[in-house]
Amino acid sequence: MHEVKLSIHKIFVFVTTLCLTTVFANAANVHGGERVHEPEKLSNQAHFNSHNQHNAVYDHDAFLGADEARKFEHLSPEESRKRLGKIVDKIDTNRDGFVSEAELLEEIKHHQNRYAYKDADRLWKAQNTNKDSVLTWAEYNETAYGGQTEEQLLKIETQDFKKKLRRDRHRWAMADQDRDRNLSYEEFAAFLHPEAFIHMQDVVAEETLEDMDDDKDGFVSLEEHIDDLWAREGPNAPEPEWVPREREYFMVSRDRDGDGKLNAGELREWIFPSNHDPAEAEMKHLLYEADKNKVDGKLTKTEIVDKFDLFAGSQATDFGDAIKAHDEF
Ligand SMILES: [Ca+2]
Ligand SMILES: [Ca+2]
Ligand SMILES: [Ca+2]
Ligand SMILES: [Ca+2]
Repeated sequence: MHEVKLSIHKIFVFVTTLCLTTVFANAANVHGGERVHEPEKLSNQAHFNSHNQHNAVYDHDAFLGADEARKFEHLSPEESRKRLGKIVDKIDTNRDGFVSEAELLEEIKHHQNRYAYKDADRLWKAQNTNKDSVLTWAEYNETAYGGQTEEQLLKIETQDFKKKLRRDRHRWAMADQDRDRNLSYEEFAAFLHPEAFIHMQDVVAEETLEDMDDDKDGFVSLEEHIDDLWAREGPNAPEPEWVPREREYFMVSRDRDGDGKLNAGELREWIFPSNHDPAEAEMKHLLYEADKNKVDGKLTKTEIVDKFDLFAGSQATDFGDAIKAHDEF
């Protein structure tokens, strides 16, 4: 099974030097290290510099992905427009001649979560053996479980195996959004990397809870939480300075209903702390900048190609700016 990549190692919590009051005000300041999933960045560069100057490279990376964006920087404006037009045709998935908010967001999210799609590409090719548009459980079973029958699978008693099989099945069901029992390519990416997809966050929270819940009562107690963050070296080992703060933080902030333990919902709030999604903000930014009539909430191909320097660079527009921006950011 493909474990959530961030849930494997126990690591020390990051401790800020801020006073507790400030820490309590901001859940992102103290957290359980690699259990916590922040949204992926859209670009290695900042969107605005410290003087509030706009950096177009950020938009190009967000809209095209960094690799494609770099290629545009070597194109003439004419070539850049032409290539951009072709990309717009692909983004317009329902072929109505407009790029809607949803289509634009999907494109940006695709680049944002490129690490997940890279994995999906590789494994899709290997596992979708009949090369059609869906992965069946039988196809997945071939590589994941050596094509064993249901009866054979049920006979394997080891706890690790049972856990892997149960998790795989649950993830499969949750990723299968159209409920046809098979996984499309998109659904498969969510199966492999649930942490990158909002509709899979509950699955990640449930799996994390199971990993942390030593006494198997369905909750994460304060001590289970501390044990997960700190490997105690013997019963009399002195607590690091951050541990009492972490206990207090658990009680004041993480345990929202005050019952002294975390349920899956409270755990989800902790491991997905950010209610700001850079992809959503970028979609609105691009739409605002390019949507001339500002009413219909969608873009025509002409609106995008006319504003090609917003969506993609070219030699003439911002190759020079990109170098300058690189120095500034
Ligand atoms: Ca197939
Ligand atoms: Ca499906
Ligand atoms: Ca427990
Ligand atoms: Ca609680």
